[in-house]
Amino acid sequence: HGNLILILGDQLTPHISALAGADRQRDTLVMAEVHDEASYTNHHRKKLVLLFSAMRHFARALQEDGWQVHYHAYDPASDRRSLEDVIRRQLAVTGARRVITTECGEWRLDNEIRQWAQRLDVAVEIRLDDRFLASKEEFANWAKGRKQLRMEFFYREMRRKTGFLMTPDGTPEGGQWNFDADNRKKWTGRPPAPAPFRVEPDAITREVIELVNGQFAGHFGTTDDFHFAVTATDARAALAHFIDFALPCFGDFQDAMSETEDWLFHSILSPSINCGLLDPREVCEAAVQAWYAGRAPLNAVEGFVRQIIGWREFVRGIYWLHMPGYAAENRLGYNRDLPWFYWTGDTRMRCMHKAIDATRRNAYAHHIQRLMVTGNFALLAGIRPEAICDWYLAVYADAYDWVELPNVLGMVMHADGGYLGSKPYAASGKYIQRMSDHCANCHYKVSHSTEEDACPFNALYWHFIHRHRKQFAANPRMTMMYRNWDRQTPERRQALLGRAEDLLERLEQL
Ligand code: FAD
Ligand code: DLZ
Repeated sequence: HGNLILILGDQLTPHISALAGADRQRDTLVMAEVHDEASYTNHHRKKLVLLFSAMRHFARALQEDGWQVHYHAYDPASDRRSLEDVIRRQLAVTGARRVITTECGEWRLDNEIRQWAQRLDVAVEIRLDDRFLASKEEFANWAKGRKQLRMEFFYREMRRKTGFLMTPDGTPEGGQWNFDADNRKKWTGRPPAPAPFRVEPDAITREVIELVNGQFAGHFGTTDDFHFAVTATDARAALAHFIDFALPCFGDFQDAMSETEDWLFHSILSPSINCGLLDPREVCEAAVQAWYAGRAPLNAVEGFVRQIIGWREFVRGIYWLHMPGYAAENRLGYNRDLPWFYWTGDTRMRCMHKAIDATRRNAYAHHIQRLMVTGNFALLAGIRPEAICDWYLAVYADAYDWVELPNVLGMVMHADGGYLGSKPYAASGKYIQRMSDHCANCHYKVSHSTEEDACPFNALYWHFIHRHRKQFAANPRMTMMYRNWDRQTPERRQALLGRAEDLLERLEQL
């Protein structure tokens, strides 16, 4: 008998390790759209369309390449509701005695798969996912003995390891590791932002859109205007589009937000990278080549490469180092419910409305919206980490537990005690005003703090600073904030705290 080779929905990579040494004649590849994976969170409908359509295209390409593929298409009436059900059936059908797969990205499912040997009485071989630059073991070795982990130092290791933007004598190109100081410009419409790369849905995608709208009608978001790449070929075209049109300005406007442009100069490649259509090394290589060819400046290319070989690998390392305990962390002791407007966008706070509405339409919001708008608000309002994590896991096409959880629980909510980030990303309305044109169109006044029409971020920010004095006053990166707070008159401080308490009482109405 041949083996069963399981390929998960985010393993759509021809060189995935599970396929190494496989036999086209004897082995059966298994891919399955199943209820349990499609329903463990309120996945955005565009995320479901992306995964199901990309899986179907990938299975077809494998078949055309001579592989035997058992493809379980989503069927609400099927008695196979989980990947385990599908594997159990295929073991019986084929008589296979061994299941081979590549390690799964989410602790939840990884934990289940590791029980299959016993539960299904079969040999289960789990191979390393070599699409990541650093293995779990390599990251654990790097982290060993360090009290606090800093992305910047890990990133330098990855630069040395890959040779990206390194001179032959081992120094960073441009004489600096990091050019972030150049990357904080507000965008005022010039140069115009490029239209995002679009693929019109083909027959497979159109069928999946119908399926998702029929079977997942209660799920968040809309399938309208679905235009993500669903094949490796399309994803490569999207990469080329980004390099040509957006990368040159990626650095300058990385932190900008806009009333009119959803995508600005971002790559929108995370949905493709995370499900395996694009290899992260290939993406970085293309960006680096653009710099050598003089087609993009170093601050843009370095910043972009850092997000992928630095942040992306760093958060994955932390996830596997600390799961499953990490998911339960709540060091700031937060327990407020997520306001309902996170699901509707129905709030008078313009920046929140814009970020949530884009999320609903696109299954996408760029980094600074996730971090400094919807994330910042959840931090200031003291939302229960589990609730805000589940929201982020559901609403973005690129969301998987391994990357979402450290970003939300660690970076945004500071619920891990500052293990991932050295200082909380808390900010008042002033920051949002500096980086966007939202405030001019807002119901609330960003220049007011205590009045009825004052921007809620302002008083909530000072409330946050005040309520966490014990945790943060000794942090050198926060000293200035405490000095500013202490400089205010007692009356002013009372008024700010009073206003914040009032806002916290009626979050749903903001
Ligand atoms: P670009 O701005 O073009 O960046 C290029 C690439 O760098 C991205 O495609 C991505 O692969 C990588 N990258 C950038 N920042 C990060 C980061 N902090 N962590 C990991 N990779 C990064 N990213 C996800 O892929 N999935 C998530 O579920 C996710 N959840 C997030 C939640 C919060 C609260 C925050 C603050 C960030 C989250 N990110 C997540 C990181 C980042 O916001 C997205 O990767 C990015 O917005 C994707 O859009 P893009 O491809 O246009 O990115
Ligand atoms: C996210 C997702 C969804 C929505 N559906 C499926 C599916 O039907 N079949 C599948 O194999 N994978 C799916 N996935 C991805 C997994 O839930 C999981 O997030 C990743 O495999 C983790 O590595």
